[in-house]
Amino acid sequence: MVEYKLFINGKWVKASSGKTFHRVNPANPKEILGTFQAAGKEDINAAVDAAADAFPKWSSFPAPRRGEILLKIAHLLRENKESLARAMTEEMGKVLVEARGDVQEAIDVAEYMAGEGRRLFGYTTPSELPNKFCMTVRRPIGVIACITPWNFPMAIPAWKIMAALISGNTVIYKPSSDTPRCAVKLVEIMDKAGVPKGVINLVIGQGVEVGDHLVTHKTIRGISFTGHRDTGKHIIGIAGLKRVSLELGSKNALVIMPDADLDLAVDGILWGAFGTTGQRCTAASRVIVHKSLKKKLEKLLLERTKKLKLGSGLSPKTDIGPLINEAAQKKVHSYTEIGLKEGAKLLCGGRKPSLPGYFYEPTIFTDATPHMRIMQEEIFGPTTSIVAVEDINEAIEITNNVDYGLVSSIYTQNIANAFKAIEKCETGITYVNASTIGAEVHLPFGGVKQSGNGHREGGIEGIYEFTETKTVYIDYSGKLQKAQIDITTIKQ
Ligand code: UN1
Repeated sequence: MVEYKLFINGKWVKASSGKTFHRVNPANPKEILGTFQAAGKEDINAAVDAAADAFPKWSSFPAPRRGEILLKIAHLLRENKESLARAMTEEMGKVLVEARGDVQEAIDVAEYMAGEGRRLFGYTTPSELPNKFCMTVRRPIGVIACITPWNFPMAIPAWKIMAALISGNTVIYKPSSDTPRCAVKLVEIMDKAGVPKGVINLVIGQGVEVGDHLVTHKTIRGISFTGHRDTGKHIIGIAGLKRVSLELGSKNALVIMPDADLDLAVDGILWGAFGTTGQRCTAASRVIVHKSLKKKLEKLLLERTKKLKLGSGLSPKTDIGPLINEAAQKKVHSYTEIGLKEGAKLLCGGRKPSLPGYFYEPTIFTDATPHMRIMQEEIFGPTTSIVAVEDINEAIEITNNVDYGLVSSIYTQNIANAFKAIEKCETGITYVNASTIGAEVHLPFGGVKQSGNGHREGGIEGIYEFTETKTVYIDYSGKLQKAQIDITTIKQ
C-alpha cells in the first residue's frame, strides 16, 4: 500500500500525531487507493509558519518570474495529463473524458495566471491637485488557506492556488479528504516545477476541528473556500476580519421556451444534470419547460436517459460514474423519497443499481412544483426535476425562486427571451442555448444570493480575490498641498 504524505516547508512528512486514513475507489470500494496522513493542529501550525517565512521572498520575486514557474506547472500537468486523469477517475469517480477536462482546466488556469504575472493591473487617474500623481497597485494578502472540494480535484484547487501564487501570496492547501491522492499529485508537480519551499504547503485533515484551527489561525490572512453552504456560513462566522471568499451551493435552472431547438436542449439537460454524476455546483437540477413542449421533452429525455450506462469511469462505455461516497448515495436516495412524498412523478431512475460502487440511477422527476424540496435544495447527484410553465415571465420567476443564484440557462431562438433571461435571472452566470456547465478559466465564475459572498474566481477577478488594492499618491510639487482644501486656491 502506498503511503502518501503531507507537504510542509518543501518536505514530504508524516502527520505528527501518526494518524492515517484510507481512501477507496468509489466505483469499487474494496479497492483501497492509499494511506494518507491525517493532519492535526501541530501540522497546520508548522505549515502556516513555513508559509509565513516564505512570504517576504516570494512576494518580492517579480510577478513575471512567478509566472514562469506557473508555466512550468502547466507544462508538467500537460505532460502527465493522461496518468493524472486516470488517477482522478479512480479516486473521484468521474468518467475519464471528464477527468481529462478537469486536468485541462488546471492547465488552462495555470497558463492564464502565468500571463497575469505580466499584468496584475492597477490604474492611474488624475489628481485634483497640480503636480501630484495618483495610481493603484495590487499587493498580495499574505498566507492564504485554499480549502477545496472533491468534485473538481485538480481544476478548483488550480483556480485558487495559481491565482494566489501569481499574486505573491503563499498557500496552505487543504483539499477534501475524499480526494487526497489528486492533491498529492498536484503538489508533487508544483514542487517539481520549482515552487520554492514554504510557498505551497499541503495539509490533508479530517474533521471540523482541523478546519477550524486553520481558518482561525492568526497568521492566515485570507481564506478561499468552495463547498457546502453550511460550511461556508460556519467559516465566515469564525474567520473574524480575515478576507474570506466563498463559492457555495446552487440550484440551477435550465429553461426551455417554445421556440427552442428541443434536441439541443435535451443534449444540454443530459450533460447538465448527469455530467459528473450531477456532482457539480453548476448542475442542471431544475428543468423549466414551456407547457407546449412538456410531453415531447419527457419522451425524448426518457428515451435518451434509458440508454445511459453506469459503471467505472475508466471504461469508455460508461456514461455515468459513481457518487463520491456512501453518504452521498444515501443523500441522493433520500431526495428520491422526498420527491415522491411531495407528489412529484418519477419519470425514470430513483434506485441504487446492484453494482458494488456508490452508483445511483439517473433520476428525473416531472410534475414538480416550485416549492417542493427537490426544487429548492441542492441534491448534488444525478437527479433533476421538470416543471411546466405558461411563459417566459413565469419561467424567470421560478428560476429566481430559490436561495441560490449560480447558473441559469435558457434555450430559445427568440432574442427578446434571451435578453430577458440575461437581465432578469438572478445568477452569476447565464448561458443562452448552452447547458449550465462549461465555465472557462478566463471569465469570472461565481454566484449571487446564497451561492457565495460576492467574490469571483477566474480571469482578472480571480486576481482581485487574492490581492489588496493599494492606493498611491506621489506629490512632486515640493510643498504641502491639502486635498479638499487647497483645491479652492488653484489658479487657472
Ligand atoms: C463546480 O461545479 O464546483 O462549469 C465548478 C463547470 C466547471 C466548473 C464547475 N468548469 O461546470
